Amino acid sequence: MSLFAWLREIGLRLLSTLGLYNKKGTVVLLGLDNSGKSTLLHRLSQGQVTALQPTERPHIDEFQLGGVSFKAWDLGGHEAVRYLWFDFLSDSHAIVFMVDSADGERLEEAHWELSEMLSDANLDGVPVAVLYNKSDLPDAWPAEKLEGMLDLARLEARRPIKTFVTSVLKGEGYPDAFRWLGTHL
Ligand SMILES: Nc1nc2c(ncn2[C@@H]2O[C@H](COP(=O)(O)OP(=O)(O)O)[C@@H](O)[C@H]2O)c(=O)[nH]1
Ligand SMILES: [Mg+2]
Repeated sequence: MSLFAWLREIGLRLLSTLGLYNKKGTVVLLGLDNSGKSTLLHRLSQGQVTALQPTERPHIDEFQLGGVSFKAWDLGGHEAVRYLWFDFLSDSHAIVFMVDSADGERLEEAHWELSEMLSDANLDGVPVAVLYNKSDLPDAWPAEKLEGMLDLARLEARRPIKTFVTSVLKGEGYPDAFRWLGTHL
């Protein structure tokens, strides 16, 4: 098998694993910085996890797999560039919102960013997978507690929304989230 055919084979296998084979659309990964977005994108694009340097902000991580493009964007702290991500979101078909479930101190900020974003009527109907990431850490909050903190029940009326406990580090949980999003693409 040529290198190209081999890479294509790997890409197709990954797409099927994620339930995104033959799907088209843009999946946007959002969340506060340090929640694991770049690590997840890197894992999807390279099939492995490496320690990453914090990126300059604003910064867009992006890659394409079959008919699906993935883009990541850090929310929070940058009021001045807010208009940029509203623009950025306008062509998204699915949203992955990542939360560092071990960072209790920033949950309120994560909640604020999530509600603020989803108050935009342009995003009505766009499916949102909320990833409770870093579940491998001993001080990760349990899902029920995070659920209440993020007030997800209130956001459910205007879109399909579902939560997933994940550890990008261990490779757990996120394939389910993509499979679920794939059913809406
Ligand atoms: N323990 C643990 N650490 C993670 C996990 N996912 C990401 N990290 C670490 O969290 C830090 C921030 O990740 P990064 O992907 O840069 O977050 P981003 O700012 O949202 O892009 C990095 O040191 C990652 O190695 C996870 O599931 N478990
Ligand atoms: Mg990043």
